[in-house]
Amino acid sequence: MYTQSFSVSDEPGKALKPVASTEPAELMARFDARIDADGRIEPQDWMPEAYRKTLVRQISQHAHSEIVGMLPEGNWISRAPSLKRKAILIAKVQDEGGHGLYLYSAAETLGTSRDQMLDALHSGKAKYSSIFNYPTLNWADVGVIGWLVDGAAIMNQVPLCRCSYGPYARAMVRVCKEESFHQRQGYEALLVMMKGTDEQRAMVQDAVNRYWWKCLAMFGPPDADSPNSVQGMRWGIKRISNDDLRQKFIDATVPQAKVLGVTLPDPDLKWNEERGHYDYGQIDWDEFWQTVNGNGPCNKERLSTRVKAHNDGQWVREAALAHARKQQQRAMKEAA
Ligand code: FAQ
Repeated sequence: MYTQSFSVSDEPGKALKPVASTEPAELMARFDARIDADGRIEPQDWMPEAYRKTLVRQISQHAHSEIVGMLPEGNWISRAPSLKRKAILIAKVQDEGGHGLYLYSAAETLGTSRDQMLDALHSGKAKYSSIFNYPTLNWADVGVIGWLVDGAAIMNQVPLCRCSYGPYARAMVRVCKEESFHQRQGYEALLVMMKGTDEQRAMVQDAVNRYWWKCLAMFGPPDADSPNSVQGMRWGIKRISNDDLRQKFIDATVPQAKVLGVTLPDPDLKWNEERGHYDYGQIDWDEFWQTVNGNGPCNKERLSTRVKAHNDGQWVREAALAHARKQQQRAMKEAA
């Protein structure tokens, strides 16, 4: 349904002029030239401080989203309706944990530490994707998260495979392949339910009704209210704007909803011949900001679960470090 070959401009932000900077002119000119040539910036390369900070912000938020994103679906592992669905769900949730680890590692190459990033998450200072602050009320929610949440994540992340920062771009290639599997398994689980009983079909429709608008908000505020977009596009971090990705997601999803046999809960959703896109209704941005700022239905629960998991895992980290120290000492003794 979504592919790695998603068409992305070869010339990120070329139309945008370099932003005025107080960084050393010669280094800045070399950096701008590399960005203009669609080259990659690697950890050992000089980069402006603002570029580094933007990447730490975006990559760490992304990593936090992956690991907090394990929680709504993780809640259903013990209640999956069959062994097959349980095995798929365990694999999926594990994949999300792996994505968090690649992303934390990519952010660490920018000089920030895992502890700093986790402190920011646990103290409520760091953001993570709004979508994971909503509850998963029935089994169909798990399918809808695969179909729509992973679907939206892929739409946003395929262009990031060509992000100007090498470690982030490379991490995204594998993440997107795994997210494609997640999206398909969710859609397939829903197709099976739609062929089942009236009650199962009603569960799917209920889940779609609750998740549709929240998924559209995942792409971030409208371009006009997105403070980070212009600079992110100029630097080739973001390749496609929030609104354009949202539109691509809607255009791709409407036909899938038809095949599935569900109604997307938007009376304004209509094909616009002139634009060649679907028109859609108003997203509730007040509700989005409430959730982003910590007041969504599950924010407190998600954070306290994460903090508890981190504290409970302290002994594992200590044991791993002690083992590594022992191995190092043994290797040094053997070498002596
Ligand atoms: N939720 O100026 P912009 C997944 C914040 S992974 C919360 O437009 P930007 C996998 C934004 O941070 C999903 N906050 O910002 C999975 C900024 O705040 P700041 C996560 C949001 O960075 C599936 C402020 O609003 N994906 O789902 C959201 O240019 C299933 C202004 O916004 C990524 O993180 C939001 N939805 O664009 C796991 C992808 N939207 O930092 C488990 C990488 C915006 O200035 C199960 N990230 N904000 O204080 C990105 O592409 C970008 O960071 C955007 C935001 C597009 C999210």
